[in-house]
Amino acid sequence: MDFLWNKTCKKVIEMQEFFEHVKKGLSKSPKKIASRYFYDAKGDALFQQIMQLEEYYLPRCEMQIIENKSEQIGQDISAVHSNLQVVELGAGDGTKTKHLIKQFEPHFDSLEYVAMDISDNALSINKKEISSEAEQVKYIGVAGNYFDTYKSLPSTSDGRLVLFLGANIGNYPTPDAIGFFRFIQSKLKEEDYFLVAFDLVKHPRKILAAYDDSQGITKQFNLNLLERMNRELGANFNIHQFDHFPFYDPLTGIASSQIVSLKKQTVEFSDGFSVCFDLFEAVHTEVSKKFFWSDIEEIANKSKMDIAQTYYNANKGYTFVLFRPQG
Ligand code: AVI
Repeated sequence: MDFLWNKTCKKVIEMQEFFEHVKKGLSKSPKKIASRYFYDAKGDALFQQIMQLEEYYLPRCEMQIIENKSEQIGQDISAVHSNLQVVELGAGDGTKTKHLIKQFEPHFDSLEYVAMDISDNALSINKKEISSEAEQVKYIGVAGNYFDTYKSLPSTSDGRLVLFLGANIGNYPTPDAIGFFRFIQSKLKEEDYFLVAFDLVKHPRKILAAYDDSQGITKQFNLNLLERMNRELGANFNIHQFDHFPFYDPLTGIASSQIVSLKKQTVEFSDGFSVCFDLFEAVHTEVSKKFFWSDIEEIANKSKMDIAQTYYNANKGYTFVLFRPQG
């Protein structure tokens, strides 16, 4: 009963926060809604489909590094620590990380894996995946926003490796990425590590195709934001009167997604809030930054981190960078 009540309260608070965000974002010029709101149940399912797309190359690059470099990463870290706590931020369902953890296992006397994710559902799959692959690893799942949950992470006398994979860092505008790195840096001990996956700049057409796939799954993913507002906030968006418009700027390395209104129209929400769209007015919904090396160095410098090691996929378009706090 308590569990159900807590779950319902959590859902109501999340919906209130979503509504506040939407009201603020759609009253701005230009209009803007943050990409974290893509991920309701339908958005999660569409993202899983995106991950299978030929054009969306990122998961294959990440898997190449996990398969071919985890051994090396484990070895590099075990030169400093024999007992390790691995904390994964935005851990997801663990289907990729289980391979990394499995290859780490022989290198440490003891290994603990702490999975942090906003989704209870993802965490329950994560636990099964990791436990089936690495039985000796002590498993802890923590549900919640990792800015909050990380603050309450129990301290450990073991070495700590924080993982932030999936190129998720690309969804932060650069000042926020620096702020996020500073936050992690402030929580790390001198001998701890932070391993981050970066999608590097590459041919602009390849990047654009990854966010404008031929089957239109990314379009559905983006427009699901409007459907979510209809479902949760009682809005009356007609999604056929909006289009998905991604573009990539090779000067900045930023792939950016927009939702464009195909007519002048007014959309109403159940509480009386309404918003007018001009013909071809756009709502900004996502940044997916592709990194130059200088960007990574800038983030490291500004957050007082050193780059300890780098691991690449086969075509060197994707990298895991191992950071340590500056002494
Ligand atoms: C989660 N994130 C790294 C994805 C990306 O590539 O920015 C989200 C995504 N958006 C559209 N396609 C995939």
